[in-house]
Amino acid sequence: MQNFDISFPEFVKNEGLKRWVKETVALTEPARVYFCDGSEEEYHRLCEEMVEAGTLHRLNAEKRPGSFLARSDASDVARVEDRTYVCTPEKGDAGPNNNWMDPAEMKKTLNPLLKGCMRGRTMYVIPFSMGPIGSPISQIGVEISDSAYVVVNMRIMTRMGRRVLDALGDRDFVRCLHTVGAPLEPGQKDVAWPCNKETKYITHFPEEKTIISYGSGYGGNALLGKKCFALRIASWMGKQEGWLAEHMLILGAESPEGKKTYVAAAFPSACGKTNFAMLIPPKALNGWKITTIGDDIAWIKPGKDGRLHAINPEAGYFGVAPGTSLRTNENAIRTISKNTIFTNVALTEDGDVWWEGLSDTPPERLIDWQGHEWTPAIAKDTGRKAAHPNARFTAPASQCPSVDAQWENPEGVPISAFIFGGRRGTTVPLVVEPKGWEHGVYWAATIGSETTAAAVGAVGQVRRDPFAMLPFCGYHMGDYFDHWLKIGKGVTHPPKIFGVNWFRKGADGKFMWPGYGENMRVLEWIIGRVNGTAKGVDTEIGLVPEFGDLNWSGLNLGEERFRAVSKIDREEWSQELRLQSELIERLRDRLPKRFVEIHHTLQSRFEGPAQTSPGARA
Ligand code: O2Y
Ligand code: MN
Repeated sequence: MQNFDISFPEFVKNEGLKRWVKETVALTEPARVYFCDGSEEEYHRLCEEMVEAGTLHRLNAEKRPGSFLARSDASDVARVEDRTYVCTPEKGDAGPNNNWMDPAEMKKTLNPLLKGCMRGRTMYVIPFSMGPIGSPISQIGVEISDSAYVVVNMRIMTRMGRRVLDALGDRDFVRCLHTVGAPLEPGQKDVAWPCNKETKYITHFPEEKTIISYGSGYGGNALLGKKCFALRIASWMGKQEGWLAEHMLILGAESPEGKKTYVAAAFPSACGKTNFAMLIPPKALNGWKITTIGDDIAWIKPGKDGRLHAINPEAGYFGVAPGTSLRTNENAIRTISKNTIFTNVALTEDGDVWWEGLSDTPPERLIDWQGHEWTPAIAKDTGRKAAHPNARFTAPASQCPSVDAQWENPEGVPISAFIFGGRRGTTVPLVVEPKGWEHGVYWAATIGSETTAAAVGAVGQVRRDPFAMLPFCGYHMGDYFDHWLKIGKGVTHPPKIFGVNWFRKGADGKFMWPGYGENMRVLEWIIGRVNGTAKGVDTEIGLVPEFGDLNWSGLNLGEERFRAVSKIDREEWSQELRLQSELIERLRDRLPKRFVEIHHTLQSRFEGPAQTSPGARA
């Protein structure tokens, strides 16, 4: 037990916080306690300390001012879904979509691990606001962590520091306890990336609004404002209080006539949400402009005007680096030109960063994400990547050239459309508008997607990922679907719902749709549907555009390819609906009855004669 008096700075007045800090010090036994004020001076000081400790490498100040590279332990590179738990008193409330343990049992497991876990380390107290400070949609949390890397990332990703405690006053807050689970014995030298290679727990106690994360220093496992709070705990809070916490980007689309429409879109992890949020439309589309509110998470509340209003609870981007380039996302590349923390990318000889996809030709010599020499020849021989596939950048949203003027509006922005997509090589057409709110919610609930490197586990298998929330919904998915049905019915102007798939492949195994900026053509059609100007044709699964309903200026895709990318194949859909039955069965105990009805309706449509009738235009 470390013996010291905690001296609380004058800005720490909240009695609940003081009590929790004292209890946590007694349990975790840190060498010292530091209360983060969120100042720039503090940020630079901590970065400098981490440079000295070998955790951060300062990048070339001329090429990448104010930026750093961190290399994680090779065992600590992604979210760990099999170690992630939702601990509700009733197992049924967590649902089959979550790992569950009784809260008391989980604490019995965690307490021996937490006892003395911060020995030899500094305990940082990090007050943060998810959402603009003072917004009626925002929420406040405090993270206690023994990682300075977490502090500096949280300063980019959230509004952080003393101003948050000023806004909090005496109110309660979400408790987020994080430890890398690697105490230091007296005299023991620290490693560059401390973590616990054997034991990891990412645990959520929704009824206590508490998160305890043990053993990992990486991303969503450690920056607890993000997936743990802003999605798992917040989705549970939203269910209680009548709002939504979603795995969605939010963008504004300004038409050539200057009309702004806001849409929110959900795609499973690493399916291009950041690229879509920062899309640059092709010039031939006559002056459409996209602005960015957020790239990963949306908090959405019914407004007095009968519409749903959304904020981005985050203040930065924790985006996937590999694949990001001037061609795929120029706005992201410009956002990360300075003041950025890179994790697990490669280092160039002149002190800059590189990753697969940044340029067509790799540099001749690099230091890879694990600190080893890397050359294209070594890569050819060994298959080793220069950057880890889940390598990330942490950058302030304010640096994004496309950031929307309203991105910090405390009232949020009104949402006109929800878009749901997955990564599907077959079956799912380029775009569809399911008929009405209930069919739209069913569509979102049954999204399937091929898995990526964003989470530990097999890559490339189709898994059902309802609303792209499977790893993030803090309660039973069946209750979540019901909540969505109710939210839509509770507002006079619910957004329209659409499904998209940018990833359909041809017989040659290549993507048929060019994606990236060209997705604007689909978005233009969606906005046309919202405004009642775009046409389409009815099919068994909803309304889809015909070739002539999309704007093709500047792109010679060809009608045949459009038909292929939009095809609704009866065989594939019969099979798809059979696969959807598995989800229905898994959630049956709490599935809204309406879902089973819609499922049967769709099945019967594919059993009867084809419904696609080019004459039936809407
Ligand atoms: O948190 C991580 O370690 C990687 S996963 C991630 C990071 C940023 C945004 N989204 C995700 C995700 O898995 O959806
Ligand atoms: Mn995400």
